[in-house]
Amino acid sequence: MQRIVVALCLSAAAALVPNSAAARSAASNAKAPLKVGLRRPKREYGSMAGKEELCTTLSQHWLHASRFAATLERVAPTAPIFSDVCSETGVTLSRFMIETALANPELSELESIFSSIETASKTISNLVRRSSLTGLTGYLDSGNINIQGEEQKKLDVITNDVLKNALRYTGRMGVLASEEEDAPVEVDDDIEEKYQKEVLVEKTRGKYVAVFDPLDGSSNVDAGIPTGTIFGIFEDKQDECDLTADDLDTCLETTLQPGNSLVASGYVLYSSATHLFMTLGAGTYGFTYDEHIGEFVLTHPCVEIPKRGKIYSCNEANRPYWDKPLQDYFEGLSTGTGESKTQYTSRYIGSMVGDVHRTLLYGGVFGYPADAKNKNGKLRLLYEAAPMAFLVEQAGGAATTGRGRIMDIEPTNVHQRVPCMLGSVDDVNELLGHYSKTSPAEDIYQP
Ligand code: AFP
Repeated sequence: MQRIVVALCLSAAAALVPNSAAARSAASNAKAPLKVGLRRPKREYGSMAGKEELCTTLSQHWLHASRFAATLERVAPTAPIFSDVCSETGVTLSRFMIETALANPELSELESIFSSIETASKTISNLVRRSSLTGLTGYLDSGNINIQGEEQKKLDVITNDVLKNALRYTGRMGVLASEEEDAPVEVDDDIEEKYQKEVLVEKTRGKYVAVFDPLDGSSNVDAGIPTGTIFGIFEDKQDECDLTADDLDTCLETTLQPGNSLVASGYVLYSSATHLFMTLGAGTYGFTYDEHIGEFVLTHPCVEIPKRGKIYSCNEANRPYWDKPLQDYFEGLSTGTGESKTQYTSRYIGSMVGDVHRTLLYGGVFGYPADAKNKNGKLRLLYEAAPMAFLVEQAGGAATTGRGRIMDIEPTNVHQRVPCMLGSVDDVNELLGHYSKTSPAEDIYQP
């Protein structure tokens, strides 16, 4: 037991090596790779021995190279081994973020943002679990309709406030856009005085901008079906924007960044357990909430989605309205006449976080494609499709509209929808193969 725990800790330490800034620099050469001093896990550590190999098989991202580059460039001090802490508690999310910030000081602001997301998640988890007891089921009495034209559930509104306030009081967030808000949320004017004064002293606004869906799948929540929170964090590219004045559009623009600019993303799944899966741009890491100690503990270091799965997940009631490549693709999966010659099984929760979580762990394909009624699909690019695409890609999977990578789409609208198919690389490639046989002009989705 001791050996496994230590190995877990080491694995977590290794996880801290790369980060999104470095990932983006690898892609754009905009910044030099980060120097970090972390010890590589040794192979002889118990049942986690295979984990290092597992991580390094994620060849399509730069995790492997970066890790070894980091080892070569190693600088003192090396990361702690955590032997005291981990023997009792495992690696907690807070510890993970502290070490990340120590190793990568330019990411230090993320630590408090994650701390706020963590706190909000615990609160939301509690609210969801107890909603039948506390009268928080059902719709708002006022019959509020959100910006999407959807009736708002009590929990939609409350969870929005919980997350919004938690992020706002980090003192580090510039603009917040969520599914339940029809405008970015203004950060409290007094924030510099009340919180983090010294951190914000040289700034008029925070360094990051967050997008989130506080309670995705909320239409399911009263039936005890899994729901989740999705979040994405970008760097705030604007120096100035006054939310109280006429340049609201300018403020909005700062949230309009493609997935490939994400610094971090993640989801929290409220189900039989509460899981927080996240990426900082170098692998996907999963934490599980341990209610006994009140902490998220690293349970899924270096998540790797299987290259091919046996499950497809989508709203099949829309099948008659899909375009032909998609119909052919699903026909192949459901009859076992597709590339893998395996008959897939169908699983669909109708809560993206739950469906993505299963897809990450078991493989296969999940999506909400375009159909004749919803020509852009249903999922929102900014706070559903892009953050999930980032996570899935970082776990070795892929995410596409059928024609192009979700991560590359430049949003033009905060609440823009996009067809989204994601999951195992071979499954997604098979889908792309079907689309490549037809002209984009024939697609239902016309970006
Ligand atoms: P709600 O948040 O309104 O329940 O919508 C959930 C969701 O955005 C996403 O989580 C699901 O994948 C998708 O909608 C399900 O949509 P259908 O009910 O049309 O299948």
